[in-house]
Amino acid sequence: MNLETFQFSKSAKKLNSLLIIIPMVLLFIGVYGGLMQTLFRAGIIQSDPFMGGDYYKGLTIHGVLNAIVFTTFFAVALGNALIPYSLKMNLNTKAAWASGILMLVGSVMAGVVMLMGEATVLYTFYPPLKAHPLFYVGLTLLVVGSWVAFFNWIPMYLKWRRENPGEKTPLTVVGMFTTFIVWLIATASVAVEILFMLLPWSLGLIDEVNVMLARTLFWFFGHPLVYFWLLPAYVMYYSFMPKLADGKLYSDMAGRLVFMMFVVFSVPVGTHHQYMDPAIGSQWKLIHGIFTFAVALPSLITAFTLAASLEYAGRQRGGKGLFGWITKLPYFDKEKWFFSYLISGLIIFIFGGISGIVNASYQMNTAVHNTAWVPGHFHLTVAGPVLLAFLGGSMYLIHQFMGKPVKMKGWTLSVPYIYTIGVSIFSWGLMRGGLLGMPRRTNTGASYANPESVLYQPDWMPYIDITVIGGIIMFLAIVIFVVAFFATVFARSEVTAEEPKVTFPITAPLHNEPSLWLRNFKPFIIIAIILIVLSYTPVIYDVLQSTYDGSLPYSP
Ligand code: HAS
Ligand code: CU
Repeated sequence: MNLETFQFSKSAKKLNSLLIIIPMVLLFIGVYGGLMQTLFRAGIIQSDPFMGGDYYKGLTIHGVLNAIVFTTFFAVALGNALIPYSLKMNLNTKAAWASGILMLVGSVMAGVVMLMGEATVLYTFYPPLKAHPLFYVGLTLLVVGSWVAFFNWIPMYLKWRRENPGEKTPLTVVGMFTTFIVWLIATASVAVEILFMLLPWSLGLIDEVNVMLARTLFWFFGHPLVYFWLLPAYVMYYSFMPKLADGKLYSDMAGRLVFMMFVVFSVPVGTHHQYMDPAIGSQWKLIHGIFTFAVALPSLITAFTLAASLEYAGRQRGGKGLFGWITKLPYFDKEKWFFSYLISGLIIFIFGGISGIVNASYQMNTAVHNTAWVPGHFHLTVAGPVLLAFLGGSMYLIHQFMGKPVKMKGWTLSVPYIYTIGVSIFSWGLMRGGLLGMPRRTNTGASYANPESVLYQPDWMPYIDITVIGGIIMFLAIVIFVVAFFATVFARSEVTAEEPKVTFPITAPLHNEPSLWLRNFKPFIIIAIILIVLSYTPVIYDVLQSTYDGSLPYSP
C-alpha cells in the first residue's frame, strides 16, 4: 500500500500514546466487571472475589469505565491523530495536554469513588440513586477535557479553510467534527443536570430533585452519546476499511451525507428511551420515535455504501460472479489484521441495527423495555462494532505513535473473530431471555436464578447459562487483545535512522462527487437546533407541568 505520512511532534506522540494506554487499563477493569455480571446473574457468585461489593457496584464500574471513559479517550485520541494528519498541520500540544490531564484526573476521581462503593448509581445515574460528589465532579472533568480537545481542533480547521479555499475538507475531518459537534450539543444537557441538580443535591445544598426532569436531561444526552461512540467507528469504516481491502470508497458524497444526517438527527430522539416513563405525552414520544427512524437512515446508507466499497475491493482482488467477491476480502491476512476488527464489527452491527429498530418501534418497545433484550441490543452496537473498531484503532495508533511493531499478529487478528462468536452467543441469550421477560439491571442470581427462591424462573435458566458461556468467550478475546496490546507497547522500537513518521490507510473515493451542498456544517447545525427545540420544548413542558412532578425527597 502506498501511504502518505506526517510527522507529529514527540510531545503529541507521547500524549496520544498515553490517551490510548491509560484507558486500556481502565477498560480491562471494566471488562472484568462485565464478566462478573454474567456470574452474578447466573447465581455463580454472590460477591466480587477481587474488588468486593455486589452486582450493582460491578455494573456501575462496567458501564462507566467501558462505555463512557474508554470511549471518550479513544475518540479524543483519534481526533488528535486524524485531524493534524489529514490537514497536515501541527496540534497545539499545550491545549491537548491540558485536555488529556483534565480527562485523566476526572476519570481517576470517578473510578476511585466507584471502586470504594460510594457511587453505585449505574452509568445513567438516575436519582434517587445518589453518588459521592466526586463522581459527578469526575465525570464533569472528563467531559470538559474532551471539549478542550475539540476546541483545540477548531482554529486549526478554520486556518486550513482560509489557506485552502474551495478544497473539500477531508472526510476524516468531517467525521471527527461531526462526532464532537454531536457530543458538544449532547453534553450541554448532562452538564445542566449535573451542575444544577445532582451535584448540589449530593453536596446537601438542595433537598429534592425532579427525577423526571433528570431522566429527560439524561436521555437528551444519552441517545446522542451512542452516536458519539458510533461515529469514530464510522470514520474508520469509511476512511480505512476499503483501503485495507485494496479498494475504494464507493461514494464520497454518501459519506458526507451520512455525517451531516447524524448532525441533524442524533439529538431530537432521546425520548425513545422514555416511552414507558410517565409525565411525557405519548404524542411527543411518537415524534421522537419518528425521528429515531430518520436517524437509522444514515446507518442504512452506510450499510449499502460500505457493501458497495467492499464489493469493489473484492472484485479488484479477483472475485467473480454475484457473491464471489465476498470470499476474496483479506479476512485472514496477518499484515492486514486491522481489517478483521472492522469487518467483524460490521457484521455484528447488522443485528445491532435490527434490534435497535425493534426498540424504536413504540409498541414493540413495551415488550422489550427494561428486559435483558436491551443489553442484548447494546452489546451488538457499543460492545460490538464500536468496541472492535476502537480496539483495532488503539492497536494501530499505538503502533504508529510509539513506532512499535504489532506483536502477536496472528492472535491480534483472531481477537475480533473470537469476540464475535462470544458476543453473538451472549446477546442471543440476553435477547431470548428478555423476550421471556428476564429483566435487565437485576441481580437475577440472587433471586430468579436461585432454585431456593420463590421468584425462581426455570424458563430463564438456559438463557442465563448461555450468557455465561458467551461472556466467558468475550472475556477471553479481550484478555488476548490486552496481552497483545501490552506486548506491542513494551516491544523494542523499530530502529530507524530518523524519527518514524505516522501514517494512516486513507481510502480514495471511487465516485468523487462535488457535493457542494454538503461542504458546510452551519446549515445542518441550524436544522439540528430547530428540530431539537421543536421536539424537546413540549417534552420539557410536560415534565415540568405534570401533576406527577417526579420529585422524590431522598432519605438514605
Ligand atoms: Fe440503541 C437502547 C434504538 C443504535 C446503544 N441503545 C440502547 C442502549 C444503548 C444503545 C447503550 O428506540 C441502552 C441504554 C440504556 O442503558 O437504557 N439504537 C436504536 C436505533 C438504532 C440504535 C433505532 N444503539 C445504537 C447504537 C448504539 C446503541 C449505534 C451504540 C453505539 N436503542 C434504541 C432504543 C433504545 C436503545 C429505542 C431504548 C430501549 C429501551 O426500551 O430501553 C439505530 O441507529 C440502528 C441503525 C443501524 C442499522 C444497521 C446498519 C448496518 C450496517 C452493517 C452493514 C454490514 C455490512 C457487512 C456492509 C440500520 C451499517 C457486509 C458483510 C460482508 C461480509 C461483505
Ligand atoms: Cu437511543
